[in-house]
Amino acid sequence: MNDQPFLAKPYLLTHSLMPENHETPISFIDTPFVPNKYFYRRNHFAYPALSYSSYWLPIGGFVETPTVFTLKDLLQLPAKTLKVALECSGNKRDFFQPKVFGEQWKRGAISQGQWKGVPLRTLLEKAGLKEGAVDVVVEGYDYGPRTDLDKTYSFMRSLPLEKAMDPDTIIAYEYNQKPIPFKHGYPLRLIVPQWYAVASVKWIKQIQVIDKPFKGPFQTIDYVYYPHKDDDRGAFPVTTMNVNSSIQYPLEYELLNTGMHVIKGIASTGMGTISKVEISTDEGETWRTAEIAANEEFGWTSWSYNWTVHDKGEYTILSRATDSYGRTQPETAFWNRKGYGYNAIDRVKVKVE
Ligand SMILES: Nc1nc2c(c(=O)[nH]1)N[C@H]1C(S)=C(S)[C@@H](COP(=O)(O)O)O[C@H]1N2
Ligand SMILES: [Mo]
Repeated sequence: MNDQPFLAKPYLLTHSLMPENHETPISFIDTPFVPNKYFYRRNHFAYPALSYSSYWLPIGGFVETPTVFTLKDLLQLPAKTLKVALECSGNKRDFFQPKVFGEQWKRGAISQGQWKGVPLRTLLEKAGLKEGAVDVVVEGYDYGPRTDLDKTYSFMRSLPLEKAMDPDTIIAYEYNQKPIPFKHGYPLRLIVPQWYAVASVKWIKQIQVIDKPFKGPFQTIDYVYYPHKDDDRGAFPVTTMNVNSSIQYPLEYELLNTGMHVIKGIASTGMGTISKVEISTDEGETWRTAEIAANEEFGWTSWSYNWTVHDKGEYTILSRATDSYGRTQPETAFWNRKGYGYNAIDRVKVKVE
């Protein structure tokens, strides 16, 4: 994999090449089905080497009948197609104050498209869950060292039984009507709607059902909210996505003419749907409602607002989304040591001249 750097895409914003971590400038995304070339990439390890010809998916552990599925088996089972937004829990980490360590993502560690696959539930039912099953552990083919522990780890995450059995949690084999692109998990990827994308394990190697909560480092060390800088009091795991919105137009520090401008963006949530998006151009003195496109169950909602500006000067444009559970973006994001779940009201500064 030494040639990885040469595969970097010039239109993605690169944070690191080994492993490959890129985001997409949020203004590039103007379709609900984001093409592969604009799909952010978030990896903990080098890309895995897979042998596609002998690919099979074993399900074992706390089940009645340990079962191995071939790709062909999976393709023959009833499939589900879902439009799902995947947001990295580190999205917007760059905006935390005080700053936190980790990839300094701006707004672009988010993407969405159409995923087709078989509900994980179908496979678990075929293998037969044993009474007392607690967690379903999904392992990817990628592995490597960690900076904080001296062993080598695979990328592995578990879902509690309830989320694993949710009929919308799928083992996907298609993205936007094509086989999943290699860097996004080919041939099989778990897709967990409504949870931060860390749960959506790429390059699935095997699935194990266990009778106690899984303690792997990607859910007990990382992907945990630590409210305090110097100790672990009050820690809790990263799961459901927060309500959030991002301004796509205008760009930060853009120069604009006087007249009418269509402020555009996206909003998303891990609970229910987006019920409103409000815009302010006077530092939150007054808020006006943006037009929102059809409500999305698992995808993001596009919104727009016609802004007529006569007076020259500097303006800050704010966007604030609220979901159907009544959750609203806060003025200040909940600070946590590893910088997850940033969702403060979005702000973009412009100058009208
Ligand atoms: N096998 C595997 N799955 C993974 C990861 C990984 O490093 N390895 N990263 C997770 C994280 S943190 C995110 S945000 C998404 C990124 O998916 P993408 O690279 O397709 O955008 O995949 C998740 N699934
Ligand atoms: Mo992530």
